[in-house]
Order: sequence, then structure tokens, then C-alpha cells
Amino acid sequence: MNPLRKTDPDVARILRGEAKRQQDGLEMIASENYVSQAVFEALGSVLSNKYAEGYPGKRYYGGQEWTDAIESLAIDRAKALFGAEHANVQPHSGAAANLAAYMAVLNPGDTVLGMDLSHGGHLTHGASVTLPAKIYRFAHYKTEADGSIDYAKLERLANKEKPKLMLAGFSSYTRTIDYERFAAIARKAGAVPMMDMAHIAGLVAGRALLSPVPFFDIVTATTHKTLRGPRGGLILSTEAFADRIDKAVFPGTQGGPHMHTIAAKAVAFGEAATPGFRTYAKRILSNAKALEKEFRARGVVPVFGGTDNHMLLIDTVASYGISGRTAQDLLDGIGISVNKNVVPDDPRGPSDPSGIRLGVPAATTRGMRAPEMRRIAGWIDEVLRSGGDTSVAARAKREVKASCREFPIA
Ligand code: DSN
Repeated sequence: MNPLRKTDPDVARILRGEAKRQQDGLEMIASENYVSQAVFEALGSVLSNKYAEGYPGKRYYGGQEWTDAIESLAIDRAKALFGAEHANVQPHSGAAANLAAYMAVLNPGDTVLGMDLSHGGHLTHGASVTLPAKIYRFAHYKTEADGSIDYAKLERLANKEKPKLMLAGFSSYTRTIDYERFAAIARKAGAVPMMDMAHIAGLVAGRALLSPVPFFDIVTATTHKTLRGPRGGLILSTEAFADRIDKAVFPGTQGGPHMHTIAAKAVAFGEAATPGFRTYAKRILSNAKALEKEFRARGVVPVFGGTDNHMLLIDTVASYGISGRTAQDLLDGIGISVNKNVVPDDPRGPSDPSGIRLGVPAATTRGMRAPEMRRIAGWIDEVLRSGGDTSVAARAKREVKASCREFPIA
């Protein structure tokens, strides 16, 4: 077989560039991570060649001996890892998983109650620009000034909006949700309780955070964030929803499953069931706390009052007098990748919001611990405080690169 560098040097050069960027830079985007060689191997495997519409034992094409075997293995591992009655491993992404879950429960025009985007929710939880928002009616709950959720208020809202589906989960909320209370409010209001645990799936798998699975009828996830697998989605559910979920994924919202990705998901579920992954998940939490502590020592109080998971939200307008986009650009300049992010009831637009989101899963995979978290908070704080001072940035950039060399991506 000819190597890529010979058959397509242009693509090979771009891939080398990205590999170097990842190796020499510090990844602080909360939703990103580095997968193992085993995951890469499964992704680049012969299963990429195979169509397999349907489910194990019920396919629409022939030649399914090994696709059935790999999908059944991935399903069994996902169920065991999360203690779920049913798992669908076919969603191409978290957005696809959520769309299928909505289709499984809702009729067009039905109401969903989810977390407000600027308070930590996700685009797929009903942002007006998305397809679900054109099919269903979304109402949103917000967090309080101290970062908590007022459950009495949530109950009143649920009684008023009469949702058919009540959605917990987030992409930038950093505190703990009371699953038991949330699900009880949903059931009392006549809604199906659903959790989107995309961000924390790895922390749940690694037993570092309480699992939402026993409390919710449907739990969606991505497999690539804290779970450290391939890009993809996952739906867990009770047996009562199994058939509706499967039909909503295929043929409802997707065609042929990506069998190479499903193989890589199986690998990642296997890795996440190991004692080493439990240690990793605990280290993510302690690293996020160490990052928070250093920001606090420097006078920066994170949005929502701190973190209980893997990420921190910093209001850069309030703390440094600069927008999230400016902060993201300044940090890009020193080799630290973050994403600009809205803060609760952000008066600025999403393209130049008031904050940045920081996450530690990727740095933790590199082996970084509390001392490195203190240094990272230091670089970020100094560069954002310096207002673009080039000597501060140049020193930080050198130190970031040296630290990345000390902790290479395996
Ligand atoms: N884009 C992901 C994130 O960064 O949180 C969610 O879809």
C-alpha cells in the first residue's frame, strides 16, 4: 500500500501540520481530547468500506457477519459501562443523537423544556437557528446568579409550559444537576426526562461523577469528549424506549451507520471500563479544581461560582475588560486553544461574546496535573491582563511550548 505522503502529498502535509499544532499547543477546548492509537486503528480500518443499514441480525445488505459482531460488541460494552438497559451506538454525532431522541418521543409542535443556551445549554436544545426548533416548540430554564438551578422555579415553569420532554444537560454549565429532583419534576409535569451528558460522559463512565442513567428515560452522549473515543454519538435508554429510539435513528434520521466509527466506539468503551480510565476521570476533576483555585488566587471568579466538572467559564469582559473573541485570539497567539463562549444573558452576540470556556480533559490526557494547571492559569491570566503586551505573550508562548514538549501526546 502506498503511504499518503506519496499518493497525496498535499493532504499529508496538512495532516503533519495539524499533528504538530496538537503536539506543540495546549488544548484547553473543553470538548476536545486525544484518542489512543487503538481508536485510530479502528477508525482507519476495513469497516470504513462497509454499508450496514439496519441493526445486528436485521440488515438491508448482505455480508454482515463482522459488522453484526462489532456493533453487538459496542452495544454490549456501552450497556455494561453505563448500566443501561438499551444502547444505540449509531448516531453520527451528539446533534444526531438528540434529533433522534426528540423524534422518538415527540410529535411536531410538542414542547421541550431545556436549559437556556447562554446559561450553559446547547444549540441542539432548541436554539432558533436549528432544525429541532423549527419542528418542536422549545421553552428554556435559566440558572440563578450563584450558578445554581432553582428547582421550585423549574417546577413552576414545567407546570406552565407543559413539556412532553424535559431536557437536562449542557455544553458550558459547570455545576451539578440534582438528577433525582429534575426527573421527578419532569414526570410530575407529564414529561419524559432526558439528559444530554455529552460533556461529562467520560466522567460518568470513570465513576468520577454520579451517573444520570438510573434517573432518566433517555440519556444521549458524544463519544469523543471526556469519553476520549472517536467523534460520534450514543443514545442510552430504558427498554421501554428502545424500539422507538432505534427506529428514530434508522431509518428516522440517519442512513448507513459508520461501522469504522462504531468499531472505534467499542474500543473506547473498552478503554473507559479500565481502572486507568477511572484514575483519569478523577484527575480531570482535580485538575479543573486546581485551575479554578489559581484563577481565584488571581482575583478571577469563574461564572456559575466555580466548577464541579471538567470546565470553567470565565467572563473576560468582567475580569479583563476584553471580549471572548479577543481573549481567544490572544491565547491562540501563545499556543493555547480555547473557545469564546456566551455567559448567562450575554448582552453580546455569539460571534464575539463576553467569555471563554476552558476545559482540562486534553491536558489531563497528556499527564498534566495540579502544578501544570497553576502554570496554565498563570499564562492565561497574564496574557489576558497584559492587553496584548508582546513581551508577555512571547515569554508565555515559549513556556507553553516547553511544557507541551515535557508532556507529549502519546
Ligand atoms: N461543540 C461541542 C462543544 O464544544 O461543547 C458541543 O457540540
